Amino acid sequence: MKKVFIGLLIVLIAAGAAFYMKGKSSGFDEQKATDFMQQRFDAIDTNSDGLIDRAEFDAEGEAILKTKNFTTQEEIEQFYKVKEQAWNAFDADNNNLLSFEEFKNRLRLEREKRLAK
Ligand SMILES: [Ca+2]
Ligand SMILES: [Ca+2]
Repeated sequence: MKKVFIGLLIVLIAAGAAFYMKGKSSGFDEQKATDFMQQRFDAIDTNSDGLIDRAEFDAEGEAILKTKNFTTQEEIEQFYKVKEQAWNAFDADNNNLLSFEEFKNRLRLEREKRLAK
């Protein structure tokens, strides 16, 4: 069951992260990846104040949830649990807001972890 959520952050950043996580494969471009993350960040930051607040993060979570074909209550509960963990993982300074730096740094960290495997 937990396997559904390989890489807890991927769930939340979907396409942008998948691109970024590709890592060492040929054609990986650091600048392009950063631009892509910026786009993802801006898309989630719906009021464009340069920070992702909890409501914006939750809205993104709901949008992602809709794209998953979860059929059981357990899967849905697991999704929310992972979403909570992801929020805490992103919000490094615990101020209940995500800056682009936090967003980017966390993705970078996750990518390095994956590449180290
Ligand atoms: Ca915002
Ligand atoms: Ca923060």
